[in-house]
Amino acid sequence: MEDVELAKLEDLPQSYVQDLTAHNLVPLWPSLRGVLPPTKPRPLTQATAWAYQDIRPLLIQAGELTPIEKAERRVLVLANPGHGLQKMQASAAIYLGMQLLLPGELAPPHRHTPNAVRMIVEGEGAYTTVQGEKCPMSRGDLILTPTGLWHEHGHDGDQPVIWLDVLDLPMVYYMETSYHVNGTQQELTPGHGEAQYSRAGVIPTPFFNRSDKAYPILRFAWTDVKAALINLANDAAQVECVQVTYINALNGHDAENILGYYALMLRPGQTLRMPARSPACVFHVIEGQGMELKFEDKVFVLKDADTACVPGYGAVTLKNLSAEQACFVFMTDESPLHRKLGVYENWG
Ligand code: GTQ
Repeated sequence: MEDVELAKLEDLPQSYVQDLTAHNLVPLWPSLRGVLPPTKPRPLTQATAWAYQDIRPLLIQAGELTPIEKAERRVLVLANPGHGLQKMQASAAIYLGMQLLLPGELAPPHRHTPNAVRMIVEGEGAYTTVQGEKCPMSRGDLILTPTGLWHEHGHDGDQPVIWLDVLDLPMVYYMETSYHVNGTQQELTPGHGEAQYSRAGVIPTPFFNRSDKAYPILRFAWTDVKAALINLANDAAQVECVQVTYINALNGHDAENILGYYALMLRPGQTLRMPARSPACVFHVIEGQGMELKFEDKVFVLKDADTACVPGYGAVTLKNLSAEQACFVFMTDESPLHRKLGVYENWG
């Protein structure tokens, strides 16, 4: 059945509307179709791409303009114009930023309620210390800073280091639960989760030596993740979507509570159609000769270190533009959040 057109605010006497306002009351019917649109949501999130070659010089300039002491985190935010740039959102729940750390700089210790991860884009010698564990940064590594864990970034190398920050900040801020606490420089504690949980099929035995940390692995080395993708592609030739999920090795759940993190390998020349699902999704090229991303009537070509964001409820088609080399892509989406809230949908 077609929706009937509902009465507008202007259809009511002005004095009546003023009386409502005076009592903090609002009539639903003029806004009903806005908050419950017919057949599918109307996302503010627009399919948007950011080229690394545009971001990099501006980020290096930020390094000259603003000292780390005056920035704490020297970040240019990848803002979706559909939400308004000042909202600093890539999607309803996803925040993206490119962060620059120069040799010798320290981004001071703090912890906060939003969950974060860092996907390293460029440079060697920097590290994030997360709750006492020093996590070195190299291209393609994923470092977790889950909710509430102390973290600081340092740099012992001699070239700029740049990484992509992904946070669930828009969601946590919307819930009025976002805040931070500053700390003092962390004491390093022995042990590396990625070493203790280095094989997917075997983990430290409970009660004897299993870590009591809620987040056992804080750093996923790109060399390991890439090897897992190549093994999957070789062993499962019939598998179309060569994708792995970053998980919590203790319980098999997503690595963090709100956003999901994945790595995808497109075989040489492969075209992959991804189903229309409710969560918005982010794509970031780790390694390859270029990838085409199609979303509805938009087409983007993403090169190394480029990033794109698409809203939910639409199909995405990815195409590896190289016939000789694989293309490796880091992805983030809102699936864990949608599943927990019970609004997750896959429309195929
Ligand atoms: O590195 O801790 O892009 O706290 C935004 C907020 C990075 C960080 C961001 C943060 C950080």
